[in-house]
Amino acid sequence: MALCIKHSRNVVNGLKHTMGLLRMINRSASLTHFQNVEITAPVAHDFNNPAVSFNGLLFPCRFESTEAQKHCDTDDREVLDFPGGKVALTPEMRFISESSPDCTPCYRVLDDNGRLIGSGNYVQVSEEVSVKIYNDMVTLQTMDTIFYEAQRQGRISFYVTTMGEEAINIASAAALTLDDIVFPQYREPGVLIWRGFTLEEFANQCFGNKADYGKGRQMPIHYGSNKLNYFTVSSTIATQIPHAVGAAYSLKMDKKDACAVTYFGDGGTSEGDFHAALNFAAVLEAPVVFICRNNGWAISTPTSDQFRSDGAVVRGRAYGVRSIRVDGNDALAVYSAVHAARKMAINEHRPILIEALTYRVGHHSTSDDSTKYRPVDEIEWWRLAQDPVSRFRKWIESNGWWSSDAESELRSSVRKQLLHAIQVAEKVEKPPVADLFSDVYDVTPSNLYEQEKLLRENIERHPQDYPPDVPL
Ligand SMILES: Cc1ncc(C[n+]2csc(CCOP(=O)(O)OP(=O)(O)O)c2C)c(N)n1
Ligand SMILES: [Mg+2]
Repeated sequence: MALCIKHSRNVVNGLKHTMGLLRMINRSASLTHFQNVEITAPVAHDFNNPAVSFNGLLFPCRFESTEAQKHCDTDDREVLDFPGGKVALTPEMRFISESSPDCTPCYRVLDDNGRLIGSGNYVQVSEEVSVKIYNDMVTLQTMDTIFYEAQRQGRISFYVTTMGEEAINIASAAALTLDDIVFPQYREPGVLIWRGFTLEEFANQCFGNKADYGKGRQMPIHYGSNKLNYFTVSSTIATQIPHAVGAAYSLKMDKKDACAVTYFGDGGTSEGDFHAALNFAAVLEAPVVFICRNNGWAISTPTSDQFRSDGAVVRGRAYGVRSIRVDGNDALAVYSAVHAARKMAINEHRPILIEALTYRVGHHSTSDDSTKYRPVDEIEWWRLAQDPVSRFRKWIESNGWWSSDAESELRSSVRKQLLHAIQVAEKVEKPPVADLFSDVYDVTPSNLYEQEKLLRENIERHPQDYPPDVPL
């Protein structure tokens, strides 16, 4: 941590101004909360009644009821019978403080070296699931490296990596079922990997060929899959959050054993859509899990310019939404928190907010150079000392579930599959020009016919300005 503070000017500013998130992550390795606590086998049913199972051991008051009336301790005091509930009256003029003296603690299961911290509460994960989590994190890491290089070689126009956020992507997906509907931002392709989206499907989308489900009409990384219950990525920040609430409400109406899950960044929490969505979800008691990837940066805007509150997690309480802060680089913590959140959301008809603390190790996108606004030492510290993939690898190795041979075999096989997928996708024909004008309207309006005619005339006049591989 000392190293981090020394090297992280921007983050330190963030600590001063806001919440000391990094301090939380690192301090949690030596949390005394976990010590001297007798905890029985960490099983899923603990989470059905979190108030009992956690019993204030880790996060006092975290799982209180969110009903408005219960927030007010009316005792024998005189009360105002307000439509929202009884409110105690007081002769004291006391403003509610803008912040609590303590930062919300960050739930962690594995320390930096992949060892279990004490005997804290977590959901046990089988060998089979753990190995799949690891395989998929490595696949995501390798896909990022190869697609990023492909963009640098000019073979695709754009790319966004997920480096540093592999655990949030994969472990959260592992804790869901395929019936849960996902509303992503753009840094969660790992959820698709977990659900079985193939490397060929990723490559088809990035190359915008005719096998792309979006028919080449979106920029790369705007994946979507009806089959896998994964809504198409929309880069317009935070628009997916209220959509998730609407979908969750319909799942509840249809009495489905499923929830909606939406991902967004720290930047997304500054959009009105985030606030409207949380409020709607609370009032409608919608089974939705909000997963905020707080990765320290929204392009070049640090969290110190994003929050004056204790990050995103405290905003849940403001809207009556149960919430938790987790170490997003700890796959077991993410898995446990999402597993518990999903159960509560569905069984108790309530939204849950998870703030996962992590770090965007890569540039924002291929259109960005993040060394212009943050110290390289800071990036390197997170890349090397806080890598979620190697932390989880240490844990599965210590269980005897992984070996160096398995590691080399996996990395070389994923690399080969990806190179093959790219070579094939690159050669597949592009969608025809006519596809630009279809699929929005049932009956094409006259202005679209007009636009298509103008485009075709323009292509005829200036063929050199149009890609030769797009069929007319
Ligand atoms: C409504 C809207 N405003 C601005 C942008 C430009 N923009 C694209 S990504 C981004 C930052 C988002 O940061 P965050 O939500 O933290 O996600 P991260 O990129 O860190 O994963 C911004 C401002 C946009 N796409 N949409
Ligand atoms: Mg961010």
